[in-house]
Amino acid sequence: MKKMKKNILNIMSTRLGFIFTLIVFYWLKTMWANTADFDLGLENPYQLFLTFINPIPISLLLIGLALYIKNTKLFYSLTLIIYTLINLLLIANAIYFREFSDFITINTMLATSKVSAGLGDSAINLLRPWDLVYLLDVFLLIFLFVRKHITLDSRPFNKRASFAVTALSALLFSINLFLAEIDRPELLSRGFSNTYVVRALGINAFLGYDANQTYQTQKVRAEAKPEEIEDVKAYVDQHYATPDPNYFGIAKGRNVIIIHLESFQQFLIDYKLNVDDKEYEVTPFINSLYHSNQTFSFANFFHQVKAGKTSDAETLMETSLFGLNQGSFFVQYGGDNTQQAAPHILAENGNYTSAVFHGNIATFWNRNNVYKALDYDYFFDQSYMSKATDENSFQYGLNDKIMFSDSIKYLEHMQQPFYTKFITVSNHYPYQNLSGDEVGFPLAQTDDETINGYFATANYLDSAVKSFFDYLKASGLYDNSIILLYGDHYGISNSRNPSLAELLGKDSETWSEYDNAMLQRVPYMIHVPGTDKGFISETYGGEVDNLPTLLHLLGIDTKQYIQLGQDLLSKDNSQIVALRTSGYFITPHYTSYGGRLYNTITGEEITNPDENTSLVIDEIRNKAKTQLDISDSIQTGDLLRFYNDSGLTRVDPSVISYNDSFEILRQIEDELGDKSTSLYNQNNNTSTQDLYNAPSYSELYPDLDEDTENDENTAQSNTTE
Ligand code: GP9
Ligand code: MN
Repeated sequence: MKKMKKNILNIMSTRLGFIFTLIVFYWLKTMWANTADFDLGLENPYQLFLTFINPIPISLLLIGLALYIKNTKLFYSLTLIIYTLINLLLIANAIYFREFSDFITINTMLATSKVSAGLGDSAINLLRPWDLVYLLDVFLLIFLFVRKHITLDSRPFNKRASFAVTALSALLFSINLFLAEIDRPELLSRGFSNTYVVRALGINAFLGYDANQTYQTQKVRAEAKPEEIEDVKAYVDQHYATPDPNYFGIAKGRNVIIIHLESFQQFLIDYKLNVDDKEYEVTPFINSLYHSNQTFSFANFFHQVKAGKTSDAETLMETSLFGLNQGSFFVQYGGDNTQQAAPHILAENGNYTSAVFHGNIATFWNRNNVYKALDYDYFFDQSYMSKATDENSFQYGLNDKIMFSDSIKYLEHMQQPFYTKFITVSNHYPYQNLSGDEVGFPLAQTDDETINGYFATANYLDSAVKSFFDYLKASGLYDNSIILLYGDHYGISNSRNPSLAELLGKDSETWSEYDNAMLQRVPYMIHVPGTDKGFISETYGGEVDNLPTLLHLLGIDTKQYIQLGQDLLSKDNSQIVALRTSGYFITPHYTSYGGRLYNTITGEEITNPDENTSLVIDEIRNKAKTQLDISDSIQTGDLLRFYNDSGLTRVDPSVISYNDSFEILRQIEDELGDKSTSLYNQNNNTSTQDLYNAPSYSELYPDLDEDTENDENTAQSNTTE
């Protein structure tokens, strides 16, 4: 035993041994931080394994740099400086996480005043007694050196050996990156969430990754000139579609409730799945809304996103600007750019209170930062809802019925009018996550599991939406609200579409880019209780058109705002839908998709357009391209910071905090007293929670015959992907 101790101390007294010792300390402290402070949302043992290995490569690389130094004192000083820096980063992150549930980025470092403002009274409050663990290594090292248990090694490392250490760390990092990509393809290119990157690669690599991202975006932003907003304004003025007085203001002053239908495609509307010669209507409730004369429904509404998926759909819907051609706008710019989003416009034109409800972690898609920049007052993420278990959730968050149910506690305390968004997730790829009583809706019978499960999860979403509507009606919120529903993007990707063909009455052999293009339709419905003006509009439009359409219904003219979409209820709509890939567009007559051109009505390919047609198509192509180019210039140049004619004040994200939201809601009710307009106060200070009932599939269809229930052909539970 004694000998072993001596051996260890001898090793620690060599240069390499000393460095390994520090790496072991650092590793232990990272493990402590992962357990005590960070919530990495680990979903499986593989991710846990990644967190075990990821502190090593970069710390070896960085501390190992000191090996190139010959001078003894200099070597030890540099080693300790680098060691101290990575430790400070670790500890600062641990403390920061307690308040923000997120990791420190370059921007947070640059805007320290913003951070300290966000920290509230004092950062000292965030310290915990067990933070001493983070200093144990310091005490130990001092002790070992002072008592001369370890001594300085004066033998320099040769260049070759030092290089070997650097090369080894690079190799280890590559392996780490490779393993991380297996767990989450496109981890860095799509940048889903800071948590995901830290979980896979560690905080040092995360900071490097973030530094690179920040550098790229800052460069373009710094070069943007104030005059550029003039071109944008000229485009917006000329593109503006005048509202139809028949609809303008018909929902003035009402609450706005937005239901984000995850991965929901238009073809599901009215679709009946045929299994064993029986027909099953997939989304009966949403279908009834679609056909109601209280709903403005759109038959030709397209999603306009690329890799930013949900997050870019949110950008399009709430700012009337596009996401990015690469990656996600939320992740790269959304937290920092000046924006004029729906919650902000409504706060300043009608005194709306705003909130997002979502059963996933707050950092996903950088929402915790972006929502502040959009001026959302509250963000109720998973941490405000039921604890996620294998039964009630999957990797993207809580099941929709739970999410709606858990939202009511907060919704009922919000001051009216409110603008709220409910982001569902259950109908998300891989469409296999239903369990228990929710299993029962038949699976489709194609050779593709993903397609087979899609109808069952869509059916679950439909009944979740119905339950929520039932609640709205029972609680009385329904009558003074409007409910907007939209599908964010496709659920079945183009590569799978040939397997879907038969279910749509088509032939997989002749499946074309035209068919792919038509499947990019998603639902867009604005349900206005009490009106009879609703109808199914054939107007062609996309997500970018939502904001002006919605604001005009609420009686807010959008003329002075920088919005690139057009009111879809206006008579002078241009009906050119630019998809996010430049050169892809859809109009009532022409469809350009996958490098081919089609007649939108007949689906026939146009291979040799005559001169006249060519001219028309070029003009459309240019218009679509201009819309995207203008959007890109605004987003990458942060041009709205130069725009002063909107009449809006600037959002100050640093004064918004998403901690203690429930207490804040209650406090506002107390302060307002009789003037409070919350549902809870209107309901004689009693909760409306009991009015929400979400029967499961088997409760809704108790007489499902035994065969179907036990059949292989029903949605199975599978929460692992
Ligand atoms: C997760 C959810 C999914 O929070 O919004 O995003 P997506 O994968 O569809 O972009
Ligand atoms: Mn999505």
